[in-house]
Amino acid sequence: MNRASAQGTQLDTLRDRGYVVVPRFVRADELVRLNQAARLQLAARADPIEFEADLQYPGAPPSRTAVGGETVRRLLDAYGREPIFAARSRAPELRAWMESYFGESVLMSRVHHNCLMTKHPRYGSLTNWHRDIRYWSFAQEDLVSVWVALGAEHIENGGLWFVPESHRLEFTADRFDEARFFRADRSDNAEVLRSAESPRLAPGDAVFFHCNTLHSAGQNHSDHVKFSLVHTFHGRSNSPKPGSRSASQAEVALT
Ligand SMILES: O=C(O)CCC(=O)C(=O)O
Repeated sequence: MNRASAQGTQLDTLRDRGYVVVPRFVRADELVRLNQAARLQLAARADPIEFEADLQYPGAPPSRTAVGGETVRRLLDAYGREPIFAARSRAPELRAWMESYFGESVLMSRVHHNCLMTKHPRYGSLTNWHRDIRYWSFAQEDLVSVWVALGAEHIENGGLWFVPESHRLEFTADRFDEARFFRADRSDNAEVLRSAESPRLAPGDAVFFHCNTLHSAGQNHSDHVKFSLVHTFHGRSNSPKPGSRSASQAEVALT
């Protein structure tokens, strides 16, 4: 299959299923440089950083002063902190992919995601079921994130889980808790979650997912930190709501 028809199939899969894995999205030489930069960035611990203790998701240390309390969850503003991360978010093949999906030119938000996600053994938390739209305020609920696995990702080291086709389901507000996590304790929600799947990602694979796709991730039971680079895009005709957090930082136009 040539590149154009492979991309067409991937776009159809994203539209139908709410997520799609694109194998070997990042070339091996770039992946080596991304991994080197990721490890240097984690060692340097330069701001802005989100700590596991800040969010208090299940498994996180109770405070920054507790044992494991300095465990990093996200190295924020990947775009601003490291040129190779910025270059990855503006890569021509990624731009082409997103433009084909949205049917117009695209922008990248710097407000949420735009980060290097780290998931640490022992103190890394699990993330309960949610839709990423909880992070955003946009005119249309139509944003797509791309999650690049810098190493292997699977159930044992806290890989992502997705509910296929959940981006098209309509739920009343009471199906979610006050933090907008999908309530797994409800029998109707549990039925939805029965079809969840966790794709294994090889280093350099990318998973594209819609902002309304239900997803979650477990804890890291391996001995190694898991690194993933995550950015979110939307079409030019879709705008952050004025005054919202989504509108609080200038976006990056992919040109
Ligand atoms: O790696 C994780 O714990 C999941 C992260 C996630 O789903 C998110 O940031 O929206």
